[in-house]
Amino acid sequence: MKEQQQSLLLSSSARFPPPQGVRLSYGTAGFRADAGLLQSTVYRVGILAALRSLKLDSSVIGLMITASHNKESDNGVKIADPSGGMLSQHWEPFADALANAPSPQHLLHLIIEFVEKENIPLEGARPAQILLGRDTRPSGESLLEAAKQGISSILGAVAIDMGIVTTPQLHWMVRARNKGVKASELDYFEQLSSSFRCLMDLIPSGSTFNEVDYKLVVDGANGVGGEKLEVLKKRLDGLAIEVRNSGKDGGVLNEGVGADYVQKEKVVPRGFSSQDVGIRCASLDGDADRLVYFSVPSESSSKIDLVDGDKMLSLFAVFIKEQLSILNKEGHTDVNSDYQPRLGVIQTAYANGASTDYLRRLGLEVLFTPTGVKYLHEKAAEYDIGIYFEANGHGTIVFSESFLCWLESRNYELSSVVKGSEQQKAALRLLAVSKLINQAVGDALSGLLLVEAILRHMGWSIHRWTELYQDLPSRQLKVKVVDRTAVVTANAETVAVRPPGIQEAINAETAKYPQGRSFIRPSGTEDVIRVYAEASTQEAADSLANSVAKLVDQFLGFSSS
Ligand code: 16G
Ligand code: MG
Repeated sequence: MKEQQQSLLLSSSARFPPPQGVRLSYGTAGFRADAGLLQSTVYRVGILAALRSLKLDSSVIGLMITASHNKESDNGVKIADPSGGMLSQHWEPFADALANAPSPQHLLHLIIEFVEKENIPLEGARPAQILLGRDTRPSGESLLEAAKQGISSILGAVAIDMGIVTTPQLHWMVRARNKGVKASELDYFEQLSSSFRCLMDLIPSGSTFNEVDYKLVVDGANGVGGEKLEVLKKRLDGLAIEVRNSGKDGGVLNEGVGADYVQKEKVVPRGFSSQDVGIRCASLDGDADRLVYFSVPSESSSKIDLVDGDKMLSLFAVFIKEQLSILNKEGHTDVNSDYQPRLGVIQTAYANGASTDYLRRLGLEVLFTPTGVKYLHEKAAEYDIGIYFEANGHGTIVFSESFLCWLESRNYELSSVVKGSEQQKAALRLLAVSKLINQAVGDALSGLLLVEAILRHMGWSIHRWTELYQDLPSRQLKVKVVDRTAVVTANAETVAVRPPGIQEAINAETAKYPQGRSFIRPSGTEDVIRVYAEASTQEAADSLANSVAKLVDQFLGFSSS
């Protein structure tokens, strides 16, 4: 590394000393902490983003400043790789080491070592390009400045500020830029609204929809998603969206609002009340990469009927499967129709057992990965059509390039032989879904439009959708322990292989409950062990979760040490 580059790194990093006594970790989805602790981390992630771009032939890399559903005073930072997906796991240890380097000299040493090991071309031979985005958190502005400083401490690196955007918008823009297609926010809105229109135009004429079902009320979590939906909805015909908690009416980000709150607490968010009984409602999280639906069943309580990620997955799977079977119907044309696309469905252990049974009964291949989008997305990408969702509402549909090519040519053939046939419409619908749904990462806005188009296509109310299957009662708890890394899991987090004996004890408890299922895992975002239990009644699920939490405390809690 040349002298000039070394002294640039030393002088700029001296302006961003790391916080004392805190160890930061890249975690499941980037660094997250109290915003006041993050200046140095974000500056260093800026350096990492520039190096990543140089390593990958100057591809565009994304850097997003957000702490998603966490409280407003927190913030965070994560990297999007050139595909629009998450940072390669292979670089996470370097991210951890960078964030925790105690001094400018240590930092420089780490960078020199890494640059050599990875063979990264420095000294401005090629430019590095980084797209920057942030959510609505007040701390975002100064953290963005820190990111810019980090980026400009690598010679020849250029930062392009996209302003306040949702996390999925930034991932989408990174992906689009690297594909060489239009990548502005306007292009994003244009792609979503035109593919939505296309799906709406292809709705079968007999499909019926009640007056009340035309309306959708969305809780924007007082974050960036509500703001963007206000813009997007102006481009949509045939759908009346009312946005509440858009952040303009004085509400606080994620406080008593948002997808995480609604999914975990199962009560109405602020701004919703008994007056909304029967109306289709949805909730976004703070950076709009999660979405859940709900309805208020009765005027007398604040409880909701939750429609979670599992049910969105089921809705998407039913629709895609139906379109594939129409497309592959024997008949009209057999040119190029022998391709059997592989459809896969990916869940985590948090998926309600009833959803997995339902999907398997549909004849679908259901696979499990550990928690965290990076694992689900990677697995989904092994299929021609991979549909993945976490129960918490993060998910999307991933289409393989080869399947999309085949679909384009199939559509072309069908349009010349049997234009306007059901088969051709099925091809067009699948193509529209591939454009509407964000291929880079789960996206509450694009997911919401796909749900709306499919419900309209099926003629289903939110109640009809809820009744696809009945969720098994479940309970989630968290337990503080001395050291959460003492729990090691296997089989997509369903089995605890360490500490020795704990899984046998969990099995013995679980066996006492009809339809009982329970697992434990260390959280990737909080210093706790999470406990999940489900069983045939709510009382049984609660009791199983409590017993397993006690086991965790016995094996690992403060009283055991
Ligand atoms: C992060 C993950 C989310 C996961 C959650 C689990 C991404 C983009 N986000 O928010 O998918 O469900 O962590 O948190 O990957 P936990 O490990 O604390 O339970
Ligand atoms: Mg989020």
